[in-house]
Amino acid sequence: MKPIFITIQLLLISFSLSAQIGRTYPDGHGGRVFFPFGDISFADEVVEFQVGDPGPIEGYGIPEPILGIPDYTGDFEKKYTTLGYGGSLTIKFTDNILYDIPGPDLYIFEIGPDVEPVEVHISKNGNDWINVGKTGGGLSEVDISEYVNESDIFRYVKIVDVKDGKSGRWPGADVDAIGAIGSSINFQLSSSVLFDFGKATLGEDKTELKSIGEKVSEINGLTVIEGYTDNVGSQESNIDLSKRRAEEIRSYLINNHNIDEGKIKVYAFGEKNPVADNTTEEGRSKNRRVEIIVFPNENEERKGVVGTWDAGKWGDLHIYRYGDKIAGWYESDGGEIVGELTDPYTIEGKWVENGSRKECDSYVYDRNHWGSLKLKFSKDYSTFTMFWGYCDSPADEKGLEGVKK
Ligand SMILES: [Ca+2]
Ligand SMILES: [Ca+2]
Ligand SMILES: [Ca+2]
Repeated sequence: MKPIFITIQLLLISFSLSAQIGRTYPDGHGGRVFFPFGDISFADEVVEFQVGDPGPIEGYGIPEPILGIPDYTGDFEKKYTTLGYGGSLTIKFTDNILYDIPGPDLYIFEIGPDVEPVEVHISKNGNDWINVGKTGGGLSEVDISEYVNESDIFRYVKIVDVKDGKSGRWPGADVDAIGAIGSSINFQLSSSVLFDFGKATLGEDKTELKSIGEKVSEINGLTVIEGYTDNVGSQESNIDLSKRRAEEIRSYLINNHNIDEGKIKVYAFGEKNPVADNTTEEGRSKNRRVEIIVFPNENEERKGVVGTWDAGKWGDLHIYRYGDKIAGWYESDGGEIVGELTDPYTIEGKWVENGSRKECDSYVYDRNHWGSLKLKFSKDYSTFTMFWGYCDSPADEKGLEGVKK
């Protein structure tokens, strides 16, 4: 019998290296929050929405505005979701996952003068839930550490309004976005691309797998490979097939990308946790997949330039670091910095503001007020000197000095 070859495009969901760069995002209350994995850290899909009773006025009780990066800037923009009194909303991460890192792991971007509390639940599969506490009282971040095990992977978050405020046009919590601070990249690969039908031997075309292998080796942390199938066939045979396929990918990564054997874990889920409807061929094809999650290397040195500096007329400058990538913001007008460490004492990158004396022809983070930036730190990091320029011109203008707080 002739073997059946199926080619379906790789499901590599909106991954690009630039989106991986860490950035700070407005917290809705005058500050900013650092997300090491940048834009991919935020919710990707709405799974379920039960608007509360009473609900909000027309146009606000819809779930989609909660997806993606926090984007609410003004009073009447429909860029947030009002839960309504007792309402609940479940989202899923698809190109990233949530896990426990030191400090807060999850951030709920609630808007408005009063932070209306929500109860937060997380889940690995969308069925079994762990209550990880409440936001509120000015606190919008959640630390999941006391509820989970190390490197547990979560893909679902459910928020439930705790019935604090019944009145008004927007009863219940108003949420702009949900983001995983403790986040990592999730690659989703279609088995049809990697394997011949029903087989666990890698096919000829390894182009995409190779490019993922390069990224995995670049991140150089713990790698988890999860095998999944559709629901055709017995549960045992599906577990077995998903296991053999995940192990084949594991061998490929070890043999071709020098990934340390001890740093790869394999899990076989068979037909569990479907991502699509198993009653259609299209859905079954999406469910036949391998997911690869790479955790950042925790032992990485992240000190030095990290902290808060008194930066004169800029106000306090907060600097964060993920690997050699740098992000920060300053309190005077919420301007951002983004860049990288070019040596242990030098940050080179850009500043971005809402307003400055000059407009550039191009945009950085949707703004045309930006320029080049260089910060040179003293050997003990107690001070820095800033150099800057407008737009594309070099950072050769000497600017303010910073003193570590
Ligand atoms: Ca995401
Ligand atoms: Ca934590
Ligand atoms: Ca939003």
